Amino acid sequence: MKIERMPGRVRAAAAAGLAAAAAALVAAGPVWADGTVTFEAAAPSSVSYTEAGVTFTSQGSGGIDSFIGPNGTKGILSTNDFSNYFEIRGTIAGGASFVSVDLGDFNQDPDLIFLEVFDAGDTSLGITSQLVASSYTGMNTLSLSASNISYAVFGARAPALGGSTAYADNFTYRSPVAVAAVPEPGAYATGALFAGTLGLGLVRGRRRKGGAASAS
Ligand SMILES: [Ca+2]
Ligand SMILES: [Ca+2]
Repeated sequence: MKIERMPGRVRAAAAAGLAAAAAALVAAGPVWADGTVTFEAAAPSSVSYTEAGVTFTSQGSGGIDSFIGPNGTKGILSTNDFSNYFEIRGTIAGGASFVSVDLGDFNQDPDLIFLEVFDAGDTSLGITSQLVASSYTGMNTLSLSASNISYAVFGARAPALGGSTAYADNFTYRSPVAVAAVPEPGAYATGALFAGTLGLGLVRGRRRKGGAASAS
């Protein structure tokens, strides 16, 4: 029987079976979710800031402040404590295999902008940095790929003046979806089989009633 000629409920069951089979095909490869944090919802000052599954905290005393950065949109700095800014940690709830962040400043001082990523055991998985001249106003993107990234630390180091004096924006990550929550391919096949059997059962039930049942 062609699916478009089936009664409504049977059609729905058959469609569910096809959807489950399609999902099984999709689930065969790696499943990824990407997130980008723009900080546009950040308060002027907060203890920490969470957006898109990432929580940002200061590596020093104080919290996270937001400002319009050199790219003209809202970005973050740590809270200034006695004329010192601190590096920022971004903890990714689902973990990640790739992280990038835009870092920069209005001229004033040279900044060694950096991004470093760690696993859950605080072991560094990689670091990248770039020296930005004191005459430069703007932001540059730093990125790193590594297995099992749990969190990133970023900001500016010497010769930056006053600590980590670089704005951060557009924190982006690629994170594996919680794989444990995805049923085994065999479960999808069972689901498709069940939906198909259910569909046949409904057809048989309708036939026993002489096919008089109306689709509801
Ligand atoms: Ca922004
Ligand atoms: Ca600076």
